[in-house]
Amino acid sequence: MEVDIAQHFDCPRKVMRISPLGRGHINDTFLVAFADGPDHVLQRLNHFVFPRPEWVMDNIVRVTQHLQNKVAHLPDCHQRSLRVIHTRQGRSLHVDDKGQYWRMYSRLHPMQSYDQLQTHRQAYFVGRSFGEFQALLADLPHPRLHETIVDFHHTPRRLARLLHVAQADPQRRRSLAQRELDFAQKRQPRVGRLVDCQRRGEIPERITHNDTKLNNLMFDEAGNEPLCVLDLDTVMPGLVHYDFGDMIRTGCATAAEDEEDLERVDFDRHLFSGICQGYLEAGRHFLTEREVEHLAFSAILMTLEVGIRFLTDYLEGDLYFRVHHPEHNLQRARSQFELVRRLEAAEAELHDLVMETWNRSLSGEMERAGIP
Ligand code: GN1
Ligand code: MG
Repeated sequence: MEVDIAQHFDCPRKVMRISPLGRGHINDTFLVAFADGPDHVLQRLNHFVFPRPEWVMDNIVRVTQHLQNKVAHLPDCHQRSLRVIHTRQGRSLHVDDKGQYWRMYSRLHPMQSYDQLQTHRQAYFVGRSFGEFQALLADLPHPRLHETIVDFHHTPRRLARLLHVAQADPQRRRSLAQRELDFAQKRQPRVGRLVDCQRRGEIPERITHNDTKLNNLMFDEAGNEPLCVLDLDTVMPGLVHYDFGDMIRTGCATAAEDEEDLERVDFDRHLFSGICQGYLEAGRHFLTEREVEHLAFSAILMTLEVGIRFLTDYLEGDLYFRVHHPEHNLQRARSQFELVRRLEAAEAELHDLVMETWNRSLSGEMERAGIP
């Protein structure tokens, strides 16, 4: 089936092999090997998650072209940005006869990503890469990018939706998740902090990635140097906190997102400080003090938010995230809420660390010291 789909794109013609690729929870990704040319990546977009696939691709075409122009002077520029392959009719999407949406990228050559970081240096690069990504997109010409998922990081609305679904309890799973529901509800007074600051004009809208999961950053084959940011489906207007928070959630965690043994769930302060250094080093030319003041909090908020989303999906019957067993979304929510607990316990300390790093970056001390 995917073989026929591949033929619609402007790529080599003789498909040799198609194999599943990647670990994402949303789209279906395949590596396509051709007999008569280089490999390509074929993806089926999740139409339930992205109600307007053409908006997703409009954004991605603009963003990737902008990024390609910015890195064109680098010798390895082809490795540093995704490249959209259009259909033979010149479109960025192919719609098959079942109404499913497909797109193709050229394959980036051999690289690796991490599910867990080991060193402070890697953490520094993660922070710096996503910070540079925001900086590179800051001058994307108008018009404003489409909101591919409306209110994607509007945490108060995410929580309201959880409570609504819990009330209706369509799958009769609520009794199994009561403790987690209480955990989320107790945090209601805090979930509006970022959107309220934005509404009051204290922090600005920017172009952000919005899904800065650690494995969306590709490193070179040896795993030393970061090269390319992937998964651009949610690049759209947002707050820098959405990116920073999710980087901490996934980049500093000591256990997997769905870890069952909650004793193992924690975050690593050393990695936190690495991400923070890299991010503020890249961001010191554009971030405002007001934005920086909320960065430590954003790690808590983004972790709480994704836990709320997993829990909602569990109660709704696993419609959104791909699951590997019936309790998977509940298990993910539990693990994320445990991480929230750990981050909350260290909030003041993390805030001090962010502010101290910010002051060091402003003074030029970090730049003089170079890559840690
Ligand atoms: C999804 O596609 P993937 O796996 O990178 C989700 C993110 C969540 C993440 C949790 C469009 O990301 O928002 O943080 O799962 N993407 C979308 O692992 O909802
Ligand atoms: Mg994604």
